[in-house]
Amino acid sequence: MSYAGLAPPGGGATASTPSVWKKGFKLVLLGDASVGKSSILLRFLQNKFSEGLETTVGAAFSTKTIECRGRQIKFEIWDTAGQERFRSLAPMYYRGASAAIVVYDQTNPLTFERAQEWVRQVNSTSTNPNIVIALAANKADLPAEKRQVPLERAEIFAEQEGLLLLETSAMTGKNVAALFDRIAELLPEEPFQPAVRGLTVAADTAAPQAASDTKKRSGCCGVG
Ligand SMILES: Nc1nc2c(ncn2[C@@H]2O[C@H](COP(=O)(O)OP(=O)(O)OP(=O)(O)O)[C@@H](O)[C@H]2O)c(=O)[nH]1
Ligand SMILES: [Mg+2]
Repeated sequence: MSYAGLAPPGGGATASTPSVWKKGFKLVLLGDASVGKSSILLRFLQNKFSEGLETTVGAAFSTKTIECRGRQIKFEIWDTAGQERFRSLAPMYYRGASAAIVVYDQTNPLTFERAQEWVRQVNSTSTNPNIVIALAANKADLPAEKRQVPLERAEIFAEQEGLLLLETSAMTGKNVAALFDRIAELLPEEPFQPAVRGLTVAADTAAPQAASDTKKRSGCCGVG
């Protein structure tokens, strides 16, 4: 087994503490413009919500490490731009990813259609056959009469495609931590390594807009 690319946790293991290795897993956020991808990420990274987030241009990179079942999972997150003009860039970010969160806005049926397209596209073109895909039905805080995509539709689609499905609200924080915890639970022991060198070069070398590495609360997965 190779430990290339793995880093020991702060302080390292001692004779009395089990050896725990931090492993980096690439995760990509996909979905139409304004569905709340960056807001979900901000909630996850800093437990904050901001009405005034600017639309994402290209993609933004950040990291956060969580602990899950004795493992330290470092999410290496690409928050992609949902605007049409950036759509062709998305494969650079999801190719070789270990996980994808596809977000839609429950008040906008077009974004659900687009989310289904993203899921099919990722499933058919990802180089990782075991990619974990989660569908986030966002803006769950909005009143029922505004919601135009019945959750049952999303449940049927998630069942068909083998997706993790969670109703989220970046505004209230509902299920945001749970979303990442559940993904962490489903990740394999080892991060995905693209077989062909160069597949992730574009994403790995793109200039990050933002970066942070925040240690999460020490609790574990199993929320929600
Ligand atoms: N009510 C409500 N509004 C939200 C929620 N999440 C995001 N928003 C709002 O939706 C708008 C778009 O949010 P963003 O996070 O910028 O959306 P995005 O998907 O990153 O958009 P792009 O970067 O353009 O692709 C903003 O006005 C947010 O305040 C949510 O859970 N509930
Ligand atoms: Mg954004």
